Parts: sequence; structure tokens; C-alpha cells
Amino acid sequence: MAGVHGYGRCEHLTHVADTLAGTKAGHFVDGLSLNDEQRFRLVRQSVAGLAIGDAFGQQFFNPRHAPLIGLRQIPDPHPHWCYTDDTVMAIAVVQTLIAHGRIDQDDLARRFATAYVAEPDRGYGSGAQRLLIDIADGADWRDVSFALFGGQGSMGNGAAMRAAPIGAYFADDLASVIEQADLSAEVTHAHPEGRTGAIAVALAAALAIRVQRGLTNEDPHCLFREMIERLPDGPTRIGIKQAAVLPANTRVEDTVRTLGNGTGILASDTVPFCLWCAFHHLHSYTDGMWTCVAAGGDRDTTAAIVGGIISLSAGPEAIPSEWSDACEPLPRIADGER
Ligand code: R7I
Ligand code: MG
Repeated sequence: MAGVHGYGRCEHLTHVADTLAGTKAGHFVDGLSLNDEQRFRLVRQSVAGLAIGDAFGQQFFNPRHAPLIGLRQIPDPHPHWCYTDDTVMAIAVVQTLIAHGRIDQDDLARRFATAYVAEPDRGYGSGAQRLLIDIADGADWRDVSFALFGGQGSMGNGAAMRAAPIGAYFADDLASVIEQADLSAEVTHAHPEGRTGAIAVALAAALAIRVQRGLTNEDPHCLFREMIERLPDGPTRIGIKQAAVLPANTRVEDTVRTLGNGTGILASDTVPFCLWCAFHHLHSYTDGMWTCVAAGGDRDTTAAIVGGIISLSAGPEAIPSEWSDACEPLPRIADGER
């Protein structure tokens, strides 16, 4: 299907290769080194922040919950806040990483399709549903992913929504963060913008770990600069550049007017807002979450992305136990795990 794998892909891959070369040359030398135990602890931390954010954000599609935002009162946790496709797909990504030590794209596609068939009603995007049904029916993900949306691939926010744990897993090697996030995205989001969204979120997660360890300047301007120089050009990067200059005290309505809030379900109208929110609330998981739901838009996904990042900079104790208890229990991530 050579004709299907389009022009944009080559440009995108050239940029990713150039960026990797720069990163490998020691662009960001900070001595972060993780052993396997630390790596898995960080991945679990990120998944927990992502899943609780996803389930919390989803609650606010119920208009009856809107008044709770001003009161900062969490929704009734009975029986549970249910998580959505964001969490299901993030868990599949992590299972692939644990099984292979990298993103094995064929394995990831199989895991995505199997999870979709088991629970098709978790709120998947329309293109994602078509793709996962075809893969479950035996199609090669390469053919389906590049053929979506008239042959340009998806630029939805679905690759970004599950990318933070990749940044946690490869946090000590930013070249791998970029490469592996890109590979994880391609399986479902072949459009360069869908992939850039995933790379940006994974990089933000890796930077959040550096913030938590005091290895980087946590000034959002510095974090945005580290991010922007590593991203391929395009609407998502342009939005992130706008986010970089938006002050911390900008009213959330004005932030949404400038950056979007995921209403278009695209990487470009979701990821810039998420990075602004995460980088300005690095030490308060709950402040980040309330900002996501106050912004409206694609709130399960903005809260999943922001939660997957802030849980790494603020640490696991930043998630209140009432919130984690309210979230539907997560499936087992790895064999032998409780
Ligand atoms: O990106 P994706 O997995 O959706 C994720 C969202 C999150 O909010 C989840 O919580 C879930 O609710 O869905 O699913 P896709 O279908 O690949 O992309 C999402 C949407 O983006 C599509 O339904 C389209 O509306 C839009 N979109 C595009 N529109 C025009 N052209 C994605 N790619 C294109 C495109 O190339
Ligand atoms: Mg969802």
C-alpha cells in the first residue's frame, strides 16, 4: 500500500530522526538514570494519575455536576467514576512496554483491538472504532491507520491521551521518549499532528519527573522551551508556542479561547491547553484536575493527559485517597500484579 503512506509521513519522520540525533548528541544532559523498579513505579504513578483524571473528567459531562466545580466538591463516588477508552488504551501501551521493553507496534495493535472488542462502549472516537474493528477482523494496522480520514490518518487526540506513561518509562532517555511515543501513535494516528501530540505529552511526562527530582528548572518557560525545540512544526507545535507565553493567571475562559479545550477532539486543540495546565500546576494534582473540568471541552481526555503528567511531578501522595477510591478499580497491568 505504498501510495497510502503519504507525503506528510516522510517529512514527519525526517524531523523525528533529526531531533533524535540532536537529543542523542547530549542536548539535555542531566544525569537522570532509572533502574527497572523505579521505572515501573513511575509508570504506575502516571497510569494512576491518568486513569483517575479520565474518570473524574468524564463525570463532568453530566450537567448536574457543573455546580460542583465552583465548590470544588467531587461528584458522588457511588458506585464509581468509570474510566474510558483513554485508560484502556494507556494500559495496553504499558502492557506492551512491559512485555517487550519498547513499543512493539503489532503487539500494541492486537492489544488495542482485543480491549476494544471486550468493551466497545468505553467511548472511543469514531475513527478509532472503525480502525479497531478492522484490526480485530484481521486487517493490518498499517493499512487501516494510514487510510483513515481520506488517507491522511487520524490527527485526533487519542494518541496523546495515552502517551504520558511512555514518557515515564523512558524518562532517562529523551531520544527514546520521542521515538517510542511516535511509534505508539502511528498504530492508530498516522497523521503527523496525531503523532506530534503523543510526542509532546510523553516529553512533558519525562520533564515532570525531572521537576520532581530537582533536575530541571521548573519555570514553565524553560519546560516549554525544552519541549518546543524537539517537536515537528505544525498546528500542535504552534499551539504549544502560544501556550508557552500565556501567563499562569490567565482566566480559564481566555486560555480556552486561545488554545482550545479539545472540543475538536484533535491533538492541536487539546495538547496545548493540557501542557499549559500541567506546567502551571506541577505540584497540585487536584488544581490541575479542577482546571481541566472548568475548561470544559474534551474533559475526560484533558484530565487524563494532565493527570498522567502531574502525578509524576507532584508524586503519588498528591492524589487524594477519596479520588482514587472513587475511580473504578483498574485492571491488572502485569502478570503477578495484585
Ligand atoms: O483520537 P481518537 O482516538 O479519539 C479520542 C477521543 C478522546 O476524547 C477519547 O476520550 C474519546 O472520546 O475520543 O479517535 P479518532 O476518531 O481517531 O479522532 C477523534 C476525532 O478527531 C474524529 O472523530 C474526528 O472528528 C477528528 N479527526 C479528524 N477530522 C478531520 N480530519 C481526527 N482526524 C481527523 C482528520 O484527519
Ligand atoms: Mg475517553
